[in-house]
Amino acid sequence: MSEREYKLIFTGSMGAGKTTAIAAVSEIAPVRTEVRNTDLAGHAKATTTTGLDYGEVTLPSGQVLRLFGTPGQTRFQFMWDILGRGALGVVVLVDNSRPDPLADLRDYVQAFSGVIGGSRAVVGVGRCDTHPWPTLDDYDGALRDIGINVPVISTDVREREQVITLLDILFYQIEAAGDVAGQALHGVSSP
Ligand SMILES: Nc1nc2c(ncn2[C@@H]2O[C@H](COP(=O)(O)OP(=O)(O)OP(=O)(O)O)[C@@H](O)[C@H]2O)c(=O)[nH]1
Ligand SMILES: [Mg+2]
Repeated sequence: MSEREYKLIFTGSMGAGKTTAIAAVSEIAPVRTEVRNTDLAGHAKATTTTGLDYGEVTLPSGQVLRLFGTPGQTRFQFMWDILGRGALGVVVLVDNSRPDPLADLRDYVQAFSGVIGGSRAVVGVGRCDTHPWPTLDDYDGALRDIGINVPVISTDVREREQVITLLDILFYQIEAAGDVAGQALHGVSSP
């Protein structure tokens, strides 16, 4: 029997911080597929992901947890299904400064609904300090409306500890969903 693969997905809109989050926690130099950003209407940053991000974290068992980041732009949507296959759960990142972050949330949660299965996800909302609306309660309500029951927290993906917190919450969600893999995941926060 082949060994179980431990794989998580980071998804969310352009500029939400998927590449940044994986770089913040990966123990290897992250694999990136960045190109110069020509979609300045989508986000004013210099580069954007066109294929995937990849990083690794060692689990307490010594096994490798693989972190895959999706491109945010919908023109690369064909990559989302490829990357989502076999994933245990999803970190959905949202940028609260975007024009309609609740619509972004719905789009990415629905795109990964097969992996999420109602609960195997965590939502990290960025830039809440400068953009306090919508509130975390608004996010909870939007998720309830589409039948998804997952935690929503405010996150700065530039801070490693905050990304580790997102992962820990996701591990609990995976465990609570009855997947024994969830137990194997806890403890990555130890140095
Ligand atoms: N000021 C501020 N900047 C942030 C915050 N969170 C993330 N950023 C910045 O936002 C940018 C996010 O860029 P990426 O990590 O490339 O975003 P991405 O989700 O990978 O984007 P695509 O690959 O284009 O879909 C980085 O420059 C981060 O430093 C925040 O809370 N405040
Ligand atoms: Mg990226």
